[in-house]
Amino acid sequence: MKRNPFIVSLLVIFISSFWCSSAFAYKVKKIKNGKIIKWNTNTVTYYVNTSGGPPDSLAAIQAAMKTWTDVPSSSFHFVYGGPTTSTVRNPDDGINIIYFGKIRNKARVARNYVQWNKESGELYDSDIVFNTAHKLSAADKCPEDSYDIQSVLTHELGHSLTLNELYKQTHEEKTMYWKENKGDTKKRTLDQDDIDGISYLYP
Ligand SMILES: [Ca+2]
Ligand SMILES: [Zn+2]
Repeated sequence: MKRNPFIVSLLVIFISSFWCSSAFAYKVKKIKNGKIIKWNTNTVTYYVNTSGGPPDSLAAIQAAMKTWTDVPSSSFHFVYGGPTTSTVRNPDDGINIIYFGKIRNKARVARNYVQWNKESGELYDSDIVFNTAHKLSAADKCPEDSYDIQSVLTHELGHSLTLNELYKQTHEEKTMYWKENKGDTKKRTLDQDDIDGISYLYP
């Protein structure tokens, strides 16, 4: 039987589009006009206030920055700018800070307040707060009753990039999976989909 080339090519398109949608398990943030929300630079600096955090917080924070910076297929760099005494986020000062404090939604372990231009999608400010209502740890081995700062921050820095949450349970192993678990350190390392995400946004 002679194959219909039209049917064959339709089949190829169908299979490849299915393959692509399942291969890209990362989500990027877009504004209404379809433009991707992202930094207009490949180097983003954070100032850190470790006051209120557990011992060795700074090392854990820097390790999380390094994880994204070290991705070979992306030119993006997170830079530690030095200490700050600020404990108040200012969404419009263009100064990115990481600090420890309270979040109105007590269930949240951390929150990243990301600001972008509503027309261009250009991201210009990101302030990240760790919720001191929870037990937080910066120890190498995270205790079962605490949240691991390095894991939580690696995830929050993913939002800075701006990768979105992944909700499917099959994405549980990925850094951008939405849920934080106590004692869990697996978000310290990136999954291939997280790597694909940063490489797509900042090649
Ligand atoms: Ca700010
Ligand atoms: Zn998240």
